[in-house]
Amino acid sequence: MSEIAHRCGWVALMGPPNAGKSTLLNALLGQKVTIVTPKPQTTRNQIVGILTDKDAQIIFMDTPGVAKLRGSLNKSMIQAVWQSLGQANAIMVVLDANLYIKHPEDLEKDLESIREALAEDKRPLIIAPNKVDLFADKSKMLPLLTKIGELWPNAEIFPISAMTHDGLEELKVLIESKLPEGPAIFPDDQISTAPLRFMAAEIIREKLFLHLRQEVPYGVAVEVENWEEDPAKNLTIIHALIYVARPMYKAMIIGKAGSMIKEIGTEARKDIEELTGTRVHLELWVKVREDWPNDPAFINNLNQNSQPV
Ligand SMILES: Nc1nc2c(ncn2[C@@H]2O[C@H](COP(=O)(O)OP(=O)(O)OP(=O)(O)O)[C@@H](O)[C@H]2O)c(=O)[nH]1
Ligand SMILES: [Mg+2]
Repeated sequence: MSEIAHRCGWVALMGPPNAGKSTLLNALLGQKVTIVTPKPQTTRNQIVGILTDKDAQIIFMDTPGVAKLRGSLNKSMIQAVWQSLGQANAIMVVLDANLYIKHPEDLEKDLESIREALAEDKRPLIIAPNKVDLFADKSKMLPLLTKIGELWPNAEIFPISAMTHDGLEELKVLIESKLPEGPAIFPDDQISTAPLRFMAAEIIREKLFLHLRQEVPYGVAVEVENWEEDPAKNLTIIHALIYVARPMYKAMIIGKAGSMIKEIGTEARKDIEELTGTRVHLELWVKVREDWPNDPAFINNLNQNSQPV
């Protein structure tokens, strides 16, 4: 009787901003490890999500969307992408199929830097045109699939909907088949390597992204300053700092008579309670840190928070 070999490996989730990389990761894990918003450039760090099956462990690396933008923050985001690519045993490129059906001329340009980086790469490559739920007539996708096939002759192309989970079970089997043989690296109950404090800060940032408009979300960063657990009361007390790049953002976040920050705090608290499995007391402070997205030392400091402890 032949036994199925156990497989384990790292998979980089890459692609343009807003493609649905983070949505896909959460959907595959059946749990939220990485934040999702309708705004591009939501993910700012490498976020590890671990999927453990009977015969395989897939270690996904969610990454920031690849775009040509300036400033220290964007530089650090792009570094997270290339670093993840360096670590990967297999690569998954996610793209918004609906967008490129409407604007086929943008596909090559938007994916140029990824294609260049993968030009001589021999690792398994899966390309997942995502958001197929947005069009009923699937034949609309054919020119896009042909174009992707021309640009990446070595890729396996696998259309999905991360939102409706269409194709995800089959995608998981396909990814597992691409991994090297080997034992699991992480315990089977571990879902991420990100510290809880970082995940809580991310949840707060998600709520800020959802409530703020225009350029404001891009001038916002969150850091958990203090985290205390009171097991007797089943309570976690969290103090978090919201850094803003311009003084005017502070008033926007606080809102009329504090209404905005109260709403953001309530929404974030509920999600953090789910994360910790405790009641949460969340205190938020807004602090002006002039032009922080162009301050490499500040960003470097923030990035440390995402690292496993
Ligand atoms: N209709 C539809 N929307 C989707 C799907 N997947 C993701 N979205 C939406 O697309 C938007 C962006 O999703 P994210 O998962 O944050 O995308 P991302 O690629 O991680 O984006 P960045 O982190 O900014 O690079 C959100 O509004 C999602 O709800 C899908 O399969 N169908
Ligand atoms: Mg993301």
